[in-house]
Amino acid sequence: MESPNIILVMADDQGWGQVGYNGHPTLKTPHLDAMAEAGIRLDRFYAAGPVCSPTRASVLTGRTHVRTGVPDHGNNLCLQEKTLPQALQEAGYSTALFGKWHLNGVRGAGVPILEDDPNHPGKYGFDEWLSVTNYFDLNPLMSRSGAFEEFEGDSSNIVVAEALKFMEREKENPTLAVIWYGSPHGPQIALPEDRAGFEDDSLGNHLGEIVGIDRSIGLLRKGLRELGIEDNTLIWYCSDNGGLKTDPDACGGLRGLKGSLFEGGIRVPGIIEWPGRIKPMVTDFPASTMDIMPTLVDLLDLPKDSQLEVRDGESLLTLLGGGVPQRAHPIPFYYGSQAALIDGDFKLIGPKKKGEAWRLYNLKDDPSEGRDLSSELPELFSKMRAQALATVDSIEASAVGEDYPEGRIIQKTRRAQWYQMKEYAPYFEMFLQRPEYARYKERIAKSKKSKKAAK
Ligand SMILES: [Ca+2]
Repeated sequence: MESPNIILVMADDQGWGQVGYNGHPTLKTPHLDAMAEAGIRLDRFYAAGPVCSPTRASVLTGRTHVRTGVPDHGNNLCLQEKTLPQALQEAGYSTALFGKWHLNGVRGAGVPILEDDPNHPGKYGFDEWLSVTNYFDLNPLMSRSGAFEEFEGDSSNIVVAEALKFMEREKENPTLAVIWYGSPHGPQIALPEDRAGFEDDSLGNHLGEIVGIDRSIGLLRKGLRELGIEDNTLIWYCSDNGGLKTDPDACGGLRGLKGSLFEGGIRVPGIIEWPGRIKPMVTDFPASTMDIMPTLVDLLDLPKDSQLEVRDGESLLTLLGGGVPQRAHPIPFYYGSQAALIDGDFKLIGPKKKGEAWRLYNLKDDPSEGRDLSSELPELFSKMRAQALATVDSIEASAVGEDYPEGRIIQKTRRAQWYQMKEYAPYFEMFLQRPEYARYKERIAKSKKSKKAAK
């Protein structure tokens, strides 16, 4: 098999209901709908975390995020992890990231990543990167492997155009292009033509950003055809967490929002397209962002030690071949004070502490998680609760570094706001000239004052 190009695309805060094919009442996504029709449409695809950085960490490692040093948004991915881009580099791939990073431990509105950032994307296996620390919007200021570069236009278009240029430039090699959009995360400022047709302003800007994503998906698919590489390119599309309350239809009637382990917080649109290899299919097989790396390791027959133990994701190669795989283990979730396990149609959800109330739902009969079956199905409930508690223990052992050869975490964890970091101080004045950072004026002034006082 000729090694396929791989494109991993992720929206930022697009809920499960925010695609045309899941029946959104006003939003139209013709390009995502076409992609879903041409590929495998995963109707039960899960983000590993209910917020940003956690899910990103799971994509790059195939593990639950808490194991990797990323319990929450804004934490840095532990440098001792083994990543997907590193494994693909070893296999001869050219690798690049376009868009949001948010795995370097820097919080606040996205700023260009610095060349000497100890956790820039290059440290995790990306040959090149055009990126920002966090969310970004229209006319962004980005960092090309450390050099600042200004762009004009919709941010989703920009990152797709850059990914296509990279694939064209690197056409002698198989490529991994990771495209992580800044949309439809706040600030929500859509192009006028994208928000036209929505009556409400804030909803129009929010949904308009998804219209922008959808257009860029059209550009991506067209670009691959023009390069003549569409048959040998696998695109895996998803969102990093569930929907926001800005849009009452964001989660398509599922319970909960971004930040929750109920379905609305973690179930997201999921599509795999690979015209030369996979046949169209709609499936409710439960899969997650943790499965991306194991699937690709399996597909490309990469060395088994490309991935760190303990693993959470599983290979979906059978699914790519049109079959229905069996999961060896339930899908684990762990965020904040909540933990959950998904095993086929059943989901156990509860607080992580022993002795407190866990609940059991049948997602097939009760997709909005309203009817607790713990007393009706006591055996299944006890079995899943024991599994959940054992998983929590295992995740907590990983979180202190037990999976690494060193048995501990070497680099001090970072979770900082850029306006409090001395590395960014030389850029504060320049940032304040730009509309996307205007709201940081007071915070920058305050942090300067406290630094002076400390001297
Ligand atoms: Ca997000």
